[in-house]
Formats: sequence, structure tokens, C-alpha cells
Amino acid sequence: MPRFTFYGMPHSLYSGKARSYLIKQRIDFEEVTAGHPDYMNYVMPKIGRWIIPVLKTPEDELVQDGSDIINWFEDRSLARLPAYPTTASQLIVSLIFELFGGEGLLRPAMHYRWNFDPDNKDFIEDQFGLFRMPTIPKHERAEIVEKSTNRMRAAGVMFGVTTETIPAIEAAYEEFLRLLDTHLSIYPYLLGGVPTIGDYGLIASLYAHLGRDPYPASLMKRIAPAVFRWTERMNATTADMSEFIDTPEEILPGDTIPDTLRPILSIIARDYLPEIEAFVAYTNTWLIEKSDVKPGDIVGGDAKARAIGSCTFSWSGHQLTVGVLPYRIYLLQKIQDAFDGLNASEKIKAENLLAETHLAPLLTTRCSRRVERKDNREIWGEESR
Ligand SMILES: N[C@@H](CCC(=O)N[C@@H](CS)C(=O)NCC(=O)O)C(=O)O
Repeated sequence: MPRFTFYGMPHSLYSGKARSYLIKQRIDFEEVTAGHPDYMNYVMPKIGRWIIPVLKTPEDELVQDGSDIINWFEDRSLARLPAYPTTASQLIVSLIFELFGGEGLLRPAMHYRWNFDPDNKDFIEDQFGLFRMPTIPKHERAEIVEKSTNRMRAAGVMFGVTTETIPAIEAAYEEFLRLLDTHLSIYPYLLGGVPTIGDYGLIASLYAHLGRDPYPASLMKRIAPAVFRWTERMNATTADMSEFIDTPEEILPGDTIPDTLRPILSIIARDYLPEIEAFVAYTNTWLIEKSDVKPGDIVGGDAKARAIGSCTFSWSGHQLTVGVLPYRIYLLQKIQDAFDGLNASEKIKAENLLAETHLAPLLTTRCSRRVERKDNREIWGEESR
């Protein structure tokens, strides 16, 4: 009997992050689709909304959210390969990749899934239908599937995917992919011979959408074969790095940040920092207007609502209007909390690295209130220091 049950789906972005972690840690688990009656009858009523991934522990505790599932094991020292580096720069860099992988790459993830119908549509509809309604014959699923995929298709606009921005989204993604390919041709994972939280963040977007849907998967194989290999590696119980002869299954010693990661960090600064600054500024204004928000209140007032509004910022010569998701503040806070926990000399080291890669504002762009998670929902926390 497997000890853990993992409710997820192969084509779900956030499932990829937690699943990869469970695989790498060799956790004894079984994946159950959210189309299984147990999800609808048992899990969803307890979580209060339809959302994956969800982990059920042997004690029947339910944990929703990719980052929290990882932390569940880390907090109990149950990880074979702990996800959080213990040295300053590696920890901060890894957490930056967690935020960027799950949130900053959503624009290309949405674009490459939903805007390549000749290559993608049949496959995507098959997957959505199969895992949502596994017992219903394919021809009967088709109509229902089209309705639900149309909702997701429309959601791309909320992430800033429009006719005008598509060329810039493609150029930025290809540049990122080539740089990551260069890095992963030298190192099996971001920080050496073991995956860390940054790898788990990246696999969110780079697996279900960008590494598995037909069009983007073929793009990845064509221009970034080492990234494609890493998506396989991230889903293997072994280190799966036979092409890296004699590489130890260890993080790089001495708090090393490989030079090949620096240009990628600079790309994150260019492509994602403006959005972070815009959504934090929007949230801070929103909190001033909603001065009655108390610690413990559900973010947005409704557990089902993800966004508290929309913000506009300029990116690559375009004005982008996107939804403001406080969940991102939760991940940004992880970087800032890690920084606040460093000693004075470690802080200087991390600050220098971020200044060199133009990411220094990540440490100072702070929300006036904390975003926490309780009972599998985002809630407002105390006012920030
Ligand atoms: N931050 C969350 C996000 C989870 C999430 O958005 N999951 C998607 C599937 S990849 C979902 O359940 N969407 C349901 C919906 O939008 O109705 C996590 O990591 O668990």
C-alpha cells in the first residue's frame, strides 16, 4: 500500500513541481487523477475549491500547493535530498528560480499551450478529457472538454498573452531556453549534481506545458536538448546524469553559483522584475484602500478568487495588463525571509550577486503585509517589518 496519495494530473503545471519532488525523494506515493471520484467526494469538499496538486499523508492530512507539499517533507527532515541549499547565495538563487519557474514562465507556458492548435489541440483536449473523466468514452467527453479548455484559453490574456506581445514572448522564451541549455550542458541541475527548490520551480512550467505539449516540446528538443534531458532527469528516481561522467550527487561546494546561471538571472531581472514591482505596488495600494483587512482574512475575501485585481507595467516595449495574484508574494517572501535570516557577511555576498545580475530590487520590493497559507488557503498575515 503506498503511504502517500498525490492528486494531480500529467498536463497540470503545478502538479509537475510537487511530483518531481516526490519522485526525487523516493517518497512512496501513488498518483490519483483529480478526475477520480475520491477527489470530488473527499478531497475537494475539504480543500474548498477545485485545485491541484493535493497530497494526502498517511495520517489523512491534506496538503495543497506545490511549495507547501515540499515544505511538509522538508520541515519533518524526511527529504533524501533536501531541497533548500544551506549556503547563502545558493539558497537565494534557488528560491529566485522557484518564483520564476512557477510564476515568471507562465506567459510562455500559456502561449505555447494555447496558441498552436494545429500541433497541440487534439493532444491537449485528449489529456484534459481523459484525466478529468477517465471512465467516459472519448467521443462523449469532447464537447465538455472544449468548454473547459476554452476557459483556460481565455485565461492567457490575464497573463499578458496578446497578439501584440506574442513575438516578444517567443523571443524572450527562446533566449531563456538557450541560456538554460548552455547551463544544463555543463551541470545536471541548477546547482550541480542534485536538484534544489529552483529546479522544482522550473519544472512546473518546463514540464507539463513547455516540455510535454507537442509544439513547445519539439521546440525544446530542437533548440535546447539539454533542457529536455533535464525534464526527463527531474522525473527519474535516480540522479539520471550518466552523460556527466563522475559528477557527484552533491550540490556544488563553497556556495558556488555557476557563471552560466548569471545571464539567466539577468534575464529574470529584465523579464520578470518589472512585473514583480508592479504587483507588489498594486497590492500595497490595495491594502491601504482596504484598511479593514485583518491577519487571518482570506486573501481576496474568497478562497476561490486568485487575483485581487490587475496591474499594468511596461515590458519589452509593450504595456502589459496582468492579474495580481498574492500567491506570488508568498513565494517572493520566501526569498526575502531567506535573506533576512542571513548573517551580515552572507547578506553582503548575496546583495553583491543580486546587484551584478540586476536583481537587487527583489530584496527591497516588499509587500506591506505578509501573505501566509493556512488550511490550504492564502491568508493575509501581520504587517511586515
Ligand atoms: N499555487 C498553487 C497553484 C495550483 C494551481 O493553480 N493548479 C491548477 C492546475 S495546474 C489548478 O488547479 N487550476 C484549477 C482552476 O484554475 O480551476 C499550487 O502550487 O498548488
